[in-house]
Amino acid sequence: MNIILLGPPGAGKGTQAQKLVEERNMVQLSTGDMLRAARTSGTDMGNKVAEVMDRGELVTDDIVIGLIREQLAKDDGAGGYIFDGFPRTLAQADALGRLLIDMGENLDAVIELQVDDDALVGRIVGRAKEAAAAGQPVRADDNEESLRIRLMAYYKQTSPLVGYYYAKGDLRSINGLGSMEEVAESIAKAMAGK
Ligand code: B4P
Repeated sequence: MNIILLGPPGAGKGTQAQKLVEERNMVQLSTGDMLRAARTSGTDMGNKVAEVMDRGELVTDDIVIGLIREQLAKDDGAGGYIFDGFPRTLAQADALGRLLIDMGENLDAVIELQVDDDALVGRIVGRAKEAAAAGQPVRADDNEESLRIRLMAYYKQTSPLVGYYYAKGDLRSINGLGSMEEVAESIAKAMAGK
């Protein structure tokens, strides 16, 4: 089964993707993680990626699609793929559709995690505080200013995907406001309904 986890920053896409990896042996493809790895490479591309991410904006489609294409060529995805934070634009959605066709794979469901802005701010600011208190590195985009820009990017560039996948009959919208376990249960139900 191949699924997309869609939702605003802090909706819990990464959190739920990790649960699915542990419980169902699926392969998580997180463009956020790939870009965080790219930014440490010290290359021109990595430096450009770092600047864009820290501002809270979206990295260009060609870079992100290139990273996904490379990763799909490496993983066999036997347990199915979880696209975590990808696609985030209509161009990325079109590219993913073509990649899946080339691989002879289907998209089974697009799971939208619905979380209101106040809860998102609380989670992201909370994550930054927890990391700082534990002496761990704080993500450079986990602050209120970057988050405001990340939310704007979501509503402007990513939310049109809700209508795009609804029209295809793939969209399953769930409440992302419960506990991590409650959200996981809703995702399991949405996947079972496929
Ligand atoms: P991502 O790494 O994808 O991260 P995210 O959207 O900020 O968060 P996510 O929804 O995964 O939330 P998480 O589970 O971590 O993107 C970061 C940046 O990378 C983007 O801003 C952009 O610049 C770039 N990027 C990535 N993909 C791109 C693409 N395709 N195109 C262009 N640019 C791209 O959860 C957040 C917090 O909430 C955690 O502290 C967690 O513990 C907590 N939490 C989770 N679920 C909870 C729950 N149910 N209850 C309470 N807390 C919860």
